[in-house]
Amino acid sequence: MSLSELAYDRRRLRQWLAGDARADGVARRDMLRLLAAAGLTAAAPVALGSPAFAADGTAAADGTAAAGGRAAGGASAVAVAPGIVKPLPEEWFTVRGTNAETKFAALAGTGLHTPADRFFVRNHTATPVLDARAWTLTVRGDGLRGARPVTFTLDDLKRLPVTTRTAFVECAGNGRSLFTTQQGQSVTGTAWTLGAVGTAEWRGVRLAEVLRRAGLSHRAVDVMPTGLDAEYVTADGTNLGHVRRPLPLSKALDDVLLAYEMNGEPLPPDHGHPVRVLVPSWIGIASVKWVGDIEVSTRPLYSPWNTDFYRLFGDGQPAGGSAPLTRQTLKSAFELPWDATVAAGAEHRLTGRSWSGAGAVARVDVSTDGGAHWHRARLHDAPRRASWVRWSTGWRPSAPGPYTLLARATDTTGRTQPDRTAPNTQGYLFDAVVRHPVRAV
Ligand SMILES: Nc1nc2c(c(=O)[nH]1)N[C@H]1C(S)=C(S)[C@@H](COP(=O)(O)O)O[C@H]1N2
Ligand SMILES: [Mo]
Repeated sequence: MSLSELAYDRRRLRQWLAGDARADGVARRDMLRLLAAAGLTAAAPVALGSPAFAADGTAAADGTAAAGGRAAGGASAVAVAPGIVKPLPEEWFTVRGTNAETKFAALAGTGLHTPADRFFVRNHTATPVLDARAWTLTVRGDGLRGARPVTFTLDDLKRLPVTTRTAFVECAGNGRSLFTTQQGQSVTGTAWTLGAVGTAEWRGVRLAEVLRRAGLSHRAVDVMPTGLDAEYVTADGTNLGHVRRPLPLSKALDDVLLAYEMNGEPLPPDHGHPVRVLVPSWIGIASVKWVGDIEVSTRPLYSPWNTDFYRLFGDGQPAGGSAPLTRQTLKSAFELPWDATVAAGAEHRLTGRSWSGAGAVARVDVSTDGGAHWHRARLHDAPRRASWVRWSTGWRPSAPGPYTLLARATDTTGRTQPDRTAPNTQGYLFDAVVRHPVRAV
């Protein structure tokens, strides 16, 4: 029996909670996550009964865990990540601790928008299954004109003007493992390859509209959304509280959404049901899922997610770290497995995607010979800010043997992917051209 089947088997869960069963060797800690994921605990906004639970070494924040993944559930074709609700078929996902990385090859043919069932999941703890009818958003703080918090239900939000945006969500640590495999550097955090990114059509209300209705003061400078998922405890046992990260008001009033739909459907549990923040072009942590509370402040706000994490630390960085990270960088990926085999002497169509947090992707160049020669790929989408472009190019590997494929994007700010990314200890914002090995046979 897999962990997820077990989680949905209420009778056995009750026995296990009563101490009658060991639940097939599932650790209680894992079970608590599954309970949260399956929505089997009390209907409180935070689904877990306990205020917090410990994360194991692979489940830490982007900046704290040792690189490495863990797939529970044995050799079945559907992997289980503790705390992720949706199925994670092995042809689509690589499970890394509490997270699931999308395999880029699984995006071939999917269109501009990533289907929700293939979209990567980055969970600090576990997906809480929240009741949309009971959900409320509280907006509070000294950055509001009135002294009292203002509360919105989902219906309240849906009555406000609707905005739809196509935008990627990408983890700041996406590509992190390339610091090690391509540049020989050791960094901490989830060892993503390139699949901690997805693009969706998000629909909701502008955060600006909600702040205005809540009575935004002209003295406000920062807003801090907080998630309703369980408090996050680091591998060394420090409770950092609920996932929360401040946003400057300038960004909050610009293009940020409180999204309740993804690709035309209500947000799925793993992606923030019923409402998430969507911060276009910025690192994923800004897009707080399961938002329940937004503080509006007349002073700058801080949380571990803009002080200890999501800054650049290390040699060549300012003492105490860089400023908090905001926009994503520039990347490209082929829709091919690593070490893919292709037929020698045959005509192939190589496909991939490129995206930038700074502007639209203006051009993509591809090399099939390790970077000796380059040619321009054909773009299949009109370049758009905060989105990615699909591209393709033909290739005929003349002889059997190993080949190295490279794709190099240039965005509308004129920036081109470099050959190397200056390292930082937590492995954020990898943007170097990736050397993708394939073999012609
Ligand atoms: N409440 C909450 N929001 C969160 C997180 C989280 O663990 N809890 N993870 C963040 C991180 S680090 C990323 S990269 C994105 C991932 O969004 P996704 O899981 O929908 O792909 O959500 C962000 N929002
Ligand atoms: Mo992230």
